Amino acid sequence: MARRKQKALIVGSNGFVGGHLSRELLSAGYEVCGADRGASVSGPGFSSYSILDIVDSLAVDDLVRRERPDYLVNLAALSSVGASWESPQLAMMINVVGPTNILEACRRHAPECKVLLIGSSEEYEFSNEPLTETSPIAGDSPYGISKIAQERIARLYAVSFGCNVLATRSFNHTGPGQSTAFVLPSFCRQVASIQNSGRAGVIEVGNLDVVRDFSDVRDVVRAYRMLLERGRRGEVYNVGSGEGCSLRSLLDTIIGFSTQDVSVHVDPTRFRPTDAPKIVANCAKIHKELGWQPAISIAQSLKDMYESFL
Ligand code: A2R
Repeated sequence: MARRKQKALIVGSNGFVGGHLSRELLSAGYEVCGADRGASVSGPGFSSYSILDIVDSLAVDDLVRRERPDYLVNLAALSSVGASWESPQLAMMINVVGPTNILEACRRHAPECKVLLIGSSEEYEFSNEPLTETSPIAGDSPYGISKIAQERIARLYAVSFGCNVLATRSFNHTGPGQSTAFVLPSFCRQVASIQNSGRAGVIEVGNLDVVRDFSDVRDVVRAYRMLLERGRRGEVYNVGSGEGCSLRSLLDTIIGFSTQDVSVHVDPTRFRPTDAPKIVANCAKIHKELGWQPAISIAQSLKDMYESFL
């Protein structure tokens, strides 16, 4: 008799990472169910799709009771640091109350379900050294604080209720399909539109001196699949490239794709209230435990994104 496919529920399935994770899990042979607050996006091949607000505890309870998934990944979030400064209350509602609702629903209806929650490098205290999972935590934005709270709740559910939950601290990731509200797609779109215009042009940027650790989203979702399959209960894993790049050097790479003259205008109103000069991961834990390594260079990722705007 054919073995039943393992069922994975992706909450926040319509977002940037959701599309890539759906493809990753489907091609690895999972049955995939989607849930998000918007109408279903075409394409992914979900076995079911539910419109869901994760802040609504009854709706989350009902979904998990109906689906009883083997795996659940929560990608639903107020996902931008900038937006969390505009609306800290919303960041707490979606990023803290939402995952609490998910864990509570799993505890009641799917106690064997393995749950992966997505945290962030924004949880760490600023440091010029590569950050390991034992580096100090601070949370210098509403977004960072919301992700620290999510992780603490995950640990509580793992320790106190025996839930099979683990969390990432994901560093910056980018790639085709990311909103131009984020920095690298914004650069790519602006440079591509100068290229499309056939004339020289100016691009508007914020603080180019910050150094960040960027991975391609396709590598990141592979890490998420491997964490679902082999990550350890109650643990936290950095997911990043381990390499720091200044936004200036990444912008230079993108400008190099264009044959037009591109000038850069630095707009101080685009600077954030707090911005760590450098955030770089040490990913020895996930390399050692899962054998995960990034495979797509940031230059390739930028090229794919730039070409998607031509
Ligand atoms: O904001 P929308 O309407 O685009 O919908 C987003 C959805 N979402 C929600 N779904 C259900 N209930 C909610 N209360 C709720 N609030 C937001 O989650 C969107 O479709 C999805 C998140 O997708 P993105 O904003 O594109 O985030 P991304 O880059 O896929 O990040 C996935 C995870 C998040 O935990 C981030 O904080 C982390 O990776 O970096």
